Amino acid sequence: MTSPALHNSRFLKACRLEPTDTTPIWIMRQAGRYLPEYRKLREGVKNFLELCYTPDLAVEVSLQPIRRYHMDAAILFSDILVIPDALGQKVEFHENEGPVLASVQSETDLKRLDAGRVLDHLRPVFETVRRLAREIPAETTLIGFAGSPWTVAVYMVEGRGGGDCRRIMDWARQEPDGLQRLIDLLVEATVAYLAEQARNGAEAIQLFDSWAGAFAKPRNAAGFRRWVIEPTRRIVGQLAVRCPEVPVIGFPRGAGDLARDYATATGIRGIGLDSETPLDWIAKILQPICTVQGNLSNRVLVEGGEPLENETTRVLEALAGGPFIFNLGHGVLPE
Ligand code: 1CP
Repeated sequence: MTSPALHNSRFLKACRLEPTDTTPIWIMRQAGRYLPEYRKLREGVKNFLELCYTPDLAVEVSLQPIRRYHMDAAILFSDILVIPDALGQKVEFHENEGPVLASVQSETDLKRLDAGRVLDHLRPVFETVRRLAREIPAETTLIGFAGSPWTVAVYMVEGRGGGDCRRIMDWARQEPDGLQRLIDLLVEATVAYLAEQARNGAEAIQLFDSWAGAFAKPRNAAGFRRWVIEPTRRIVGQLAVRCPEVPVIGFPRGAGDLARDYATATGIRGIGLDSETPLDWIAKILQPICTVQGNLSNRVLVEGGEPLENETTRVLEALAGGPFIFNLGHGVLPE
């Protein structure tokens, strides 16, 4: 659906381990509350999901950071929680509090969720992808995304951001088959959702596993394998069949040294690293396996000036010699 020229962008070359003229860059949460033009547009919209489901607005917001900074990639404006919303779970975004969901905790709750309605419900998102694919400059790669099943399940079970993830960890321990059914449902919905994004023009995919770190402290390699690696491996494998030309970048935030298992066992083409991951370890252990992405501290970006220049140089000197996409270690902070 996209022209061949698009597949030769700097970003996609880096994903394919090909040399690039210079280091590609994009920034997680490059669209959002730190941008005055985003805040202005956001004031006119009652609820956040409405913004995600209105193509005119979602296209505009996706393009705002590209116009200002000419990033190598534009990321679709949406949210990882459109999947629970599409499955029929109640999802709300409260100001200054983040997302609040009606918690899923039992078989009865699970039975209310319906993967069959996901594509229909998310049609406006595909329309946004289609329009973005037409509107972004040829050298800018369009990234589609979803949350990973584990991270989306954290929100669905905890009812909000993870905190200590106690409810879902208890479920995993006491009734793993029940939680597995939720994860299986999410794998199915996520593959359908991402393949449809690719079909409409997304040229690369990022899977956000923002709560992967729940298995790093305390370290639980078996849990990480079952709940983070395995669902990701299934998604990557199914997408490799349905849209083989679209690389998948995984972002297992907070995984620590488990990131190595993740890079080898999931089949992902790129791995996003948080700012805690040591640069020499990334260069030595991960770069021989796949393209790496990261990992400037978002705090240093707020600080600016000399610390920002020094840290940027430190990251580039450590990683720009191998397959590398420059990014932050987590999203831009609103300030
Ligand atoms: O009022 C507002 O404007 C809401 C702020 C906001 C924005 C700008 C939310 C609510 N989501 C988004 C957009 C968004 N979310 C994008 C597209 C923009 C871009 O990246 O440029 C993406 C990729 C996401 C992904 C996302 N949503 C993640 C994964 C990345 C990460 O930050 O770890 C997660 C965990 C969410 C959940 C979410 N949505 C919104 C908030 C405030 C949160 C986080 C809450 C928490 O910390 O638990």
